[in-house]
Order: sequence, then C-alpha cells, then structure tokens
Amino acid sequence: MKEFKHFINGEYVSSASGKLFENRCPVDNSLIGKVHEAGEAEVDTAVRAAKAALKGPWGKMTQKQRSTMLHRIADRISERFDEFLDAECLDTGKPRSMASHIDIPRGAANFKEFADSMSHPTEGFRMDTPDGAGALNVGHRTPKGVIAVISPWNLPLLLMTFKVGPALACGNTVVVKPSEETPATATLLGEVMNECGVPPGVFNVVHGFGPDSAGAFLTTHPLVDAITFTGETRTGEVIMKAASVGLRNVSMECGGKNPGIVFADCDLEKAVEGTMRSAFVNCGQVCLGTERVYVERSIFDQFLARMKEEVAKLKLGRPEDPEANFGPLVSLEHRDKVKSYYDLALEEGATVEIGGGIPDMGAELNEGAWIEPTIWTGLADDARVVREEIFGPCCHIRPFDSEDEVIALANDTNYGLACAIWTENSARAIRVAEQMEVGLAWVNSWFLRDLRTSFGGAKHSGLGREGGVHGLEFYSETKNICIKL
Ligand code: NAD
Ligand code: 6OD
Repeated sequence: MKEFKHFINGEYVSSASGKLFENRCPVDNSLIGKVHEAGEAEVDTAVRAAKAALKGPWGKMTQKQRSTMLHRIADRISERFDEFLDAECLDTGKPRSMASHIDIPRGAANFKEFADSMSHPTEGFRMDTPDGAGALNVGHRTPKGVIAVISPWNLPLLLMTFKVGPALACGNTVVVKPSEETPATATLLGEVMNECGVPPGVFNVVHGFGPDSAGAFLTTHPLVDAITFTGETRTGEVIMKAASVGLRNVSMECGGKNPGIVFADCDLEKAVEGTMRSAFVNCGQVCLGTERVYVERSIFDQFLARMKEEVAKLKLGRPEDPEANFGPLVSLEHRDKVKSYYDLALEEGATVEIGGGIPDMGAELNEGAWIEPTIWTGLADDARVVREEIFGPCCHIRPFDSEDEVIALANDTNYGLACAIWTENSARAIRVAEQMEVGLAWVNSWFLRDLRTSFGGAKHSGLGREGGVHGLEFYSETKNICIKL
C-alpha cells in the first residue's frame, strides 16, 4: 500500500498530527494508499521553506540557468514516463492511451515551453525632462515570491505543471496543494526536482482538503505572495476572499458550460469527431468540454444519429485495456453528483437519446465510479441541466435556425470559458468567434493549444489569463527604474 507524504524543503515528511486519509482507485474502488493531511504546522513549514529558498541559490540563478534546470525537469519526467503514467491512471482511472498522449507529455512540455518563453525583452522609454537632459525608464522584472498552486483532479499533472512551469521559470518558489483525489503525480514530481538539483524549498507539496485543511491554511498564509487556482467557481470565490487580505494577486481558472455550435455548412464528420472528443474525452471531466451542442436544424437529425452511433462505439474499460477509450469518473462522490443530473434531466423532461444510467461493468468493476456516456435532447433553455456545469460525459443537443439565434443561445450563460464552432465558411467562423463571450474560441477544432497563447475564462469562468506573456505578467512583479540623465 502506498503512502503519500508532503514534500517540503526537498524532503518527504509525515503529518505531525498523524492524520491520514484514504486514496481510492475509481476503477474498482480499491484502496491505493493513505495520504498525509497537512495541518497548519506543515503548511507553515512549507511556505517558510519556499520563502527562504527565494534568497538561496535559486534566487541567485540567471534566467538561463533556471531555463536549463526546467529543461532537465522535463527530460526527467519523460525518462520516468511510465511511473507518471501508472500514478496518474491509478488515481484517476483514465485510459492509459489518453494519459500517454495528453497528460504526461503535457506535464513535461509545460516545463520546456515556459522555460523558453518566459524571457522577454525589457521595456525601455527615453523621456524628455524640463532641464533638457532627459531620463531613461527601464522595466525590471522580479519574481513575485511564494506562489500557492491549488489544483484539481481532472488533469492532475497537466494542470499543476501548467502553473508550476511558468512560476519557476520566472524565479518564484511554489507550494502546491494537489487535489485530495489525486495526490500521486505531484508527490512523484518531488523526486524529479531532487534528481534535477532543484534547491530545497523551491518546489513543495502539501496534501489535504480545502476548507479547514491544507487548501485553506495555504491560501490564508500571510507569507504567500500570490495564488493561482484551478477548480470550481464557488471555490474560486472563497479563495479570492482569502487573497484579499494583504491584496495578494490571484489567477482563477474555473468552471464552464461550454457550447458547441454546428452549422449546416460544416464538414459533418469533422464536427462529429470533434464534438465526440469535446463531450466525452476524460469521461467528460474537462473544463473546456462541450455540454451544450447547438446544431443547425437542416442537419440536426443527421448529426444526432452520427453522434449516437459514435457514443455506442465507446469502449468502457480498465486503463490498461488497449481497446478501452472511456474510463470511470474520478470518484464515487463525483459519480453521485453526475448521476443526480442524469436523474434531474428526466425530471426536467429530457429525451434520453443514449445512455443515462450506470453501466453493469461486471463483478470486478461494479464498485467503481462508472457512468454511461449520455446524450439528451428536448430540454428547455432554462433547464438546470442546460445551465449548470455537470463535469461528466454528457451533452444536450438542440436545433437552431439562424446565426443570431445561436449566438444568443450560446452566450446565455454565466460561464465564459470556451466554445467550438464548426463551419467551412471562414467569414462566418470569424464573425461568430468574435461575438462569443469566452476566453477560448475554437474553429473546426477543440483543445488545440499553442502554449504561448492566452488561457483563461470570461464571466464566472475565471479571472486573468495565463500562458505565454500573460503568465509572465502574473508570475512576475514589474518595477520601473527611472534614471535621470
Ligand atoms: P474544486 O474547486 O472542488 O477543487 C479544486 C482544488 O481546490 C482542490 O485542490 C481542492 O482541495 C481545493 N479547495 C477546495 N476548497 C478550498 C478552499 N476553501 N480553500 C483552498 N482550496 C480549496 O474543483 P475540482 O472538483 O477539483 O475540479 C473540478 C472543477 O474544476 C470544475 O468546475 C472544472 O470546470 C474546474 N476546472 C477548471 C479548469 C480551467 O482551466 N478553467 C481546469 C480544470 C478544472
Ligand atoms: O491546456 C491547458 O493548458 C489547460 N489549462 C487545459 C485545461 C483543461 C481543463 O480541464
């Protein structure tokens, strides 16, 4: 049985309180191991270690030296690929075929990419002065300090390193609080940091829950200089309150209820393939995923029929099953939540086109967090199932008649993370994308990412942007040095 300890100041440490909680595999609900739960004392030690490390060898490194170290971390993740893959799949139950193409390679790429993209030209302005001599203004960037990284369970390594990579590239130190559901890859990353010679205190991990636990202790700690969070909007609101004490910066990547818009002039097969991925990959547990699909009426029946055919082909199975492309939800608790929306859909008058229940997976797997991929039609636009984020493998498909109508429908939500537009008419694609109230608009694609671009959500889906220069803004402090000539 595994034991997941905190990683503080370069060492694995137990909780002083002796408090541990269980970590279970959602495939069959078997016990993976026990996780140490951090109290205020361990969080305080981690934050102080991170603060001290800013003044140690890490703080004296040049940008180039840090960049070399981040490349080494990426290489080491790739060398230990199978260990990261095993750990991620055990925690989440996701298919190895998916994690080996998305989660682990992106975990490594997040260090490589940000190692390279975080050095930017310094701004400089020469100004006139009344005496005619002039002055020179030079923008100077310093690390922000200790960054608290609070991450979720759906893409644990990918989303945690999307923040740790740029934070370290800018010279900060971090204290990571991974989700209580998925402690493994963050813990393993500690070993990699030591193997790569990252100074103690630069990367720290504390385990635990949110309220009255590691998450709250970390986000309220006065020595934390900024907080970067990925998770539910409601949790983000609580964290923002904590960050208001001391006016700490926050970056918030939160939930979504993302629309897919399928015009009659799309390439139907591409639209079906893309919508299938955006609704069902990772068992629908992707913040960018499509839970509302709007299809132009003339192709509605054809599109729906093709989607149902493809859903019927999804193969549920263990992560290691080479045929399986669909795993369980992350936990029984989350399965209960998703299932409650399946029940609500019936109460709200949905037609269940396919799925809608809990599958019989056989004696070995029936204790796991399995749920059927599901498509509904026929719900009203104000149904809760159409308005609230479910974060499961399901979508509602509804016909529309005009471009203006679908733009209004797609934007009629408190969320504003992403959308996917399917059309072969590029003028229309641009026109519609420009009117979408979202942070990310995909045209004839989904989840296609150049890490130099901005990432984040509008409305209740987030605050601020990360990625490329946007991350540089968040993870560094800019000082203007004005030199009188
Ligand atoms: P969550 O908000 O429940 O938890 C996220 C993290 O916050 C966990 O580590 C949790 O322990 C911690 N936390 C909870 N309460 C806290 C508190 N009071 N103080 C400090 N930390 C606290 O989210 P989740 O269930 O892990 O993830 C699913 C949600 O995340 C969905 O809403 C999804 O849309 C969102 N998400 C968004 C993005 C994005 O990039 N926009 C990416 C992935 C997931
Ligand atoms: O690709 C990324 O950088 C990213 N942050 C993806 C988020 C996925 C949400 O579940």
